[in-house]
Amino acid sequence: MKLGIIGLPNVGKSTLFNAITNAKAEIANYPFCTIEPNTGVALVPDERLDVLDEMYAAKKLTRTAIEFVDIAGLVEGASQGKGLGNKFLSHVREVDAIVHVVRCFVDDDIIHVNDDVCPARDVDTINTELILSDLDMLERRIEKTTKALKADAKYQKELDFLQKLREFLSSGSAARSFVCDEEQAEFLAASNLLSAKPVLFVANFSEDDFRNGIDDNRYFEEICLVAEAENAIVIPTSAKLEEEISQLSKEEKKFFLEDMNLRESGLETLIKTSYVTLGLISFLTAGPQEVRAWTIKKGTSAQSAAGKIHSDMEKGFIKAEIINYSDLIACGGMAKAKEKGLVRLEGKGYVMQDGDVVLFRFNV
Ligand SMILES: Nc1nc2c(ncn2[C@@H]2O[C@H](COP(=O)(O)OP(=O)(O)O)[C@@H](O)[C@H]2O)c(=O)[nH]1
Ligand SMILES: [Mg+2]
Repeated sequence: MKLGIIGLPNVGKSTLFNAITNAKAEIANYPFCTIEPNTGVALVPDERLDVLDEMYAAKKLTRTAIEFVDIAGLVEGASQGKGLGNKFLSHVREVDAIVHVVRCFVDDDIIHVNDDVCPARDVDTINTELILSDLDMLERRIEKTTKALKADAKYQKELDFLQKLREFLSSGSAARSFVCDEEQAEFLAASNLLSAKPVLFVANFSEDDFRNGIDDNRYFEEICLVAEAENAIVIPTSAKLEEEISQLSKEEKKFFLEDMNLRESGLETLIKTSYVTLGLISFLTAGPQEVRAWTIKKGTSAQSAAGKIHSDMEKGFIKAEIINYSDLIACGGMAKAKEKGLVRLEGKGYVMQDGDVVLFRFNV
């Protein structure tokens, strides 16, 4: 699972990426600094693991992770090959979801490709390029499907869908907002259109604005309106501040966040929200050897979930012993939970829930 960080040049993408992954993407006040995409791995924060770790006095704690790709800035005309146009777009095509960074900080020393700070216009610039690129692709697909239809009538539905979608995109809307029936949803999923990918917005504020609170900030209001229209979430942050926080020790960080009246850093919120945007959940395994989180797609069955741990567990699946984390904690431990009959035996078709603490029974 990969998230691509996109946005105009100089909006703070690489700064955010560095904060997320603590990696060293090149940062400079230069629009095309990040030419090759940088990929980094971020651990998914999950306090439940820390609690379980303590409960079991486990030898090892293993978090789960997601991948972030720092994609170089898109510019107007990218779909026509401007800037590093097509290259950028092909990087976007490879990710599962998009983190769209929008500049909400004013700094005359840092070039803004569109001259001034204006979140709505900037988002529109990027969206337009994604949509234009999608329209190009749709055009080619419509041509192909029209030919295929001559040989086989089964392509009629697909062609109708593609034409409807073309009309929709031509009006400036992103494919993700297209209202689909089940069959159309399958066509759409297979299309791999850029504007169909799930998106979340990161509003990047100056350190001062962020510290002082951005509730009345006009840029924040502006980006929230844009996001609302796309049914997307906005995460306010200050990439620069996050980068500083990411270099602190655990204790320093806690102190720092308390000082700012924050429960967690914007980054932690971002990683967690990204996880949800990707449609991912975690199940947990816990014992004295290891406490661990495992990533699965929402809707995964117990048997497939077992396969995440080991293919033998999936093949030889018998039952899953499951208790949800919150029930386990409410009971104060596994022994009490069993006594109360709260540990359930579930079969292979059980749909896993976020926070399920699981022990798989299997045959080899
Ligand atoms: N004043 C200010 N500068 C920032 C902020 N975030 C990033 N920058 C600066 O903007 C420039 C471009 O940042 P970078 O992360 O490389 O942008 P990218 O082109 O989107 O990857 C760098 O000089 C950063 O230090 C911010 O929140 N406030
Ligand atoms: Mg960059």
